[in-house]
Amino acid sequence: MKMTFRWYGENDKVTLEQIRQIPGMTGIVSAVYDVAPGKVWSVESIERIKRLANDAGLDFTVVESVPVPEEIKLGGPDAEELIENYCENVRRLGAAGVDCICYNFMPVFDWFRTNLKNELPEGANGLSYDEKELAKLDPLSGEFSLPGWDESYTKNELRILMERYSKLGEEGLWKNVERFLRSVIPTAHEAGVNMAIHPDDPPWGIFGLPRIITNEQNIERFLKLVDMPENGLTFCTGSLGASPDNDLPKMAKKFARRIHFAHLRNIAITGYREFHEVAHPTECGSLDMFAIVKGLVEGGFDGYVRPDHGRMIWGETGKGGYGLYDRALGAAYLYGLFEGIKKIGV
Ligand code: DNO
Repeated sequence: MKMTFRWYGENDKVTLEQIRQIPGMTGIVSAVYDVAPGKVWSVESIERIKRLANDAGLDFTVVESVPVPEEIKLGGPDAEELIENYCENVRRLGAAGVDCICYNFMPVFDWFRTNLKNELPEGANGLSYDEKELAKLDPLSGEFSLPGWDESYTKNELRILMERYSKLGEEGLWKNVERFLRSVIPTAHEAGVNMAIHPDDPPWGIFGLPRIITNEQNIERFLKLVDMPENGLTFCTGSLGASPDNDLPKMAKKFARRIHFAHLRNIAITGYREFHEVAHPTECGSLDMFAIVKGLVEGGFDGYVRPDHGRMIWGETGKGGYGLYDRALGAAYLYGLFEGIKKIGV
């Protein structure tokens, strides 16, 4: 297990020096943020992140994310060329020493929450999701702004995009992800890179858009599309765990060798499709973090780990879910879980 921390680049309020001081921390997870999805990242930009990280005593071997452009997911006329650009990014990152790339195949919206400042009893705040609130939102109104949301679309572009996805449906999306994997995975194999798809967050369709990386059965189907070790997962417990039907300790153990990256965090499920994010430890939420880490260790997991969304505590303000303090506490807690479970043996 290698403990890492997400860093949003030079504009991130959290500094590399701070990250370095978190016990057990080996590296950062980052990306080139000023290039549109579908474009090739410059070698200089990649090397710059690496140099900044290395100068601060940290590795840069995990990228989150190389975004997949909508036209690839939709199988549009430019898909072939865009897939080739994607492969070029994989090659360039591999050449720079990156060996794990996180990405997702969620249509239009990346991760989604209905509240970014949910007040928690301990005086902190965090992110939350409530399907009843979602029902009141109209993505075409142009009136909301959320993380993961590409705000560059005009209302009309967004309407067309949503219509195309509704025609495509889930099976169409499966077809397009397979086409993507058939080019990208062999390239990743040659470049020495593991690809790690991030599950859909939340793990069900929103606004009528199809979503497929949602449960054990679908993950199994996904891994078989191209059955090579480089075709792997980001095991995000907060995403998959939002559905009580997902047995996370079982899935952790079953998929362990294909899990290249684990996002480990807890959530509290409070109703049907209603949950909020909490501190990482088991007793703070609905997920058994001990059993999940035990499942990973038992299954032979040997990938990267990062704490995931934290609460805002101790007066910190900043990017929702990505402050320093609570994620640092999460990292220390997770580190302890791994150490304990490994030493006692499974
Ligand atoms: C949210 C993140 C996601 C993730 C992407 C991966 O906090 O986990 O935005 O980075 O879905 O492509």
